[in-house]
Amino acid sequence: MNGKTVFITGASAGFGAACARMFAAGGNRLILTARRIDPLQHLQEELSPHAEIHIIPLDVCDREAVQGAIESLPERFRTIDVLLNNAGLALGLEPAHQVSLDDWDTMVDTNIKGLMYCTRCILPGMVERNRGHIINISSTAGAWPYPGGNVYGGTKAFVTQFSRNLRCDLLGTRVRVSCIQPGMAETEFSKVRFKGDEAQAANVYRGTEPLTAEDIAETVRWIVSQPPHVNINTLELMSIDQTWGPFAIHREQK
Ligand code: NDP
Ligand code: 8X3
Repeated sequence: MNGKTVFITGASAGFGAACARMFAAGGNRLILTARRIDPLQHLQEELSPHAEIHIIPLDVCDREAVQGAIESLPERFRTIDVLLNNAGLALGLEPAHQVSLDDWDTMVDTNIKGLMYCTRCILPGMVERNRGHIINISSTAGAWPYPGGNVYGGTKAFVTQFSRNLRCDLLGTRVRVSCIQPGMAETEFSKVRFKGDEAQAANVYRGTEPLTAEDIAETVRWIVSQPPHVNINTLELMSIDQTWGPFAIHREQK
């Protein structure tokens, strides 16, 4: 796996930054995008000795900005081989009847619509060249319900099913689509979910050995490294310290 042009959304932190390091070490050419430019610039400085890096400040919710960014890529970065649809977030853990509707909007706009925009803009080139790989970051939350997962889990279920439906549309091409469903991983994710409350965020991982961003990067590396005729459809992974719970049952107190 080298010499590929890789477009990563949400490269300023967590899984996206770890994947950028992994792809750079493999000798690939990277387009790194996120809203925050400072971390992207630091990553560019860190990785430039090993790989060609192009950074773009980009909010994936902004459809025109996504289109514009992709249309105005420098010539050397135009032939995208791998799209890592990673940008995303959870906001809040309140039950559905108490949650902020703005938070629901933001999750839908980012996790669903942002991923749609990037896919729709980059996919035609892949189909035309008859090669490419889209890797979508879903979540265990898209497969398994939990209290407070309401819209976040719904957006990730969209990502999983959208990935499968893309495969149907792409049958007969050599464009691959893979979907990764990680469980609890320690990144900035919980800090974002709990709006900067570091103690609440740290509590999520307390006493456990969660997945790391590097574990996800290694999973992405493995998926991309498969022979071209092998398509990894869906891959779910969890920390050894996480598993499913029993059904919850409400009982009247008599
Ligand atoms: P982080 O919060 O560490 O990173 C999220 C990244 O997404 C940041 O780079 C952030 O960049 C970017 N991002 C958020 N909103 C936007 C936006 N509107 N436009 C562009 N970029 C955006 O979290 P993770 O690395 O953990 O999360 C990455 C993905 O993995 C997400 O889709 C998340 O849902 C998913 N996931 C996370 C798990 C976990 O437990 N950590 C488990 C399963 C899935 P910036 O703020 O600079 O825009
Ligand atoms: C992130 C994992 O369990 O916090 O997608 O929803 S979880």
